[in-house]
Amino acid sequence: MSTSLPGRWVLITGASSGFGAAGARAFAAAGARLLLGARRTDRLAAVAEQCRQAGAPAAHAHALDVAQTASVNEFLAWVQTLTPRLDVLVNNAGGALGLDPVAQGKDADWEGMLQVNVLGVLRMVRAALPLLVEQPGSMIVNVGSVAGRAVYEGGAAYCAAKAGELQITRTLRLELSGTGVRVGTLDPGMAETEFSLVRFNGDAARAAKVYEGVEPLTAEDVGEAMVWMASRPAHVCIDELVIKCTDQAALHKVHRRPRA
Ligand code: NDP
Ligand code: 8X3
Repeated sequence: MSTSLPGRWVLITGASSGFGAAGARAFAAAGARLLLGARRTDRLAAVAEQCRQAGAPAAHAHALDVAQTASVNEFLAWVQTLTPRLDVLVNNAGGALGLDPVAQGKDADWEGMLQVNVLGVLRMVRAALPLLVEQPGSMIVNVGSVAGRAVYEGGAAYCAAKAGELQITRTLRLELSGTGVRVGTLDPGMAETEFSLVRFNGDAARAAKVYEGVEPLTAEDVGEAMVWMASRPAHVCIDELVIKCTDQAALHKVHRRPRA
């Protein structure tokens, strides 16, 4: 039997845009209660409102910076003012900064990527785990990437970060054995969100070029996959799910249509 989602408490990091926001709306449509975190609180509030309109019995938003242990701990303290238990934790906050080869790499970019994509996941799991254990069918979904499984020029730090996320997920799978808490990685390929805009520091033309001639994944495709993973029967754990658009046969092999 599927794990039913109505009334379940779902915490999503990086819920102010892209996959996190779409996942929040998809869980809301399934009747879940949402706890949303990110740094842009105005955007978060709008997503919370969309969740209520989509059918969530509750949708709460609070500032969260997963790069700061104090912020993560403060966020979990806030969560506990609303609920003593969590059913689903989606560690989605993350992204890439720059596309420089290692020779031109910037400390701030490297440190930023490792802080959010790697240490952010560790911090969130450590803080949220006490609320997840003993909940039948509870699940941690970590958002990784095809970049954690293959590499590309200019991607050293981001690929390393997402490979780190993959290994954290695999380690947790062992450490949580017997607790009933499921853990899996959701690894998308190219998807048109704010990802490339952030990577290229707001350069919209450069970001748009990434998706030129391609029909990429949408945020909704990935949000639905989050819900699917979390709603499998409690005895089923989706350990690793890779999802790519049909045009992306492999990380470097992307079918692009010529401009009309
Ligand atoms: P977006 O840029 O649209 O979303 C990223 C989200 O992460 C935002 O909500 C942002 O919120 C949040 N975030 C970033 N840094 C922090 C932080 N320090 N603390 C809390 N939240 C943070 O991109 P996507 O939706 O595409 O990215 C979501 C995840 O998917 C990321 O982990 C990304 O690496 C991964 N991914 C993306 C792919 C793609 O092609 N789009 C493919 C594979 C994986 P705010 O700025 O408000 O804090
Ligand atoms: C995002 C996918 O290929 O741009 O994780 O790194 S890629």
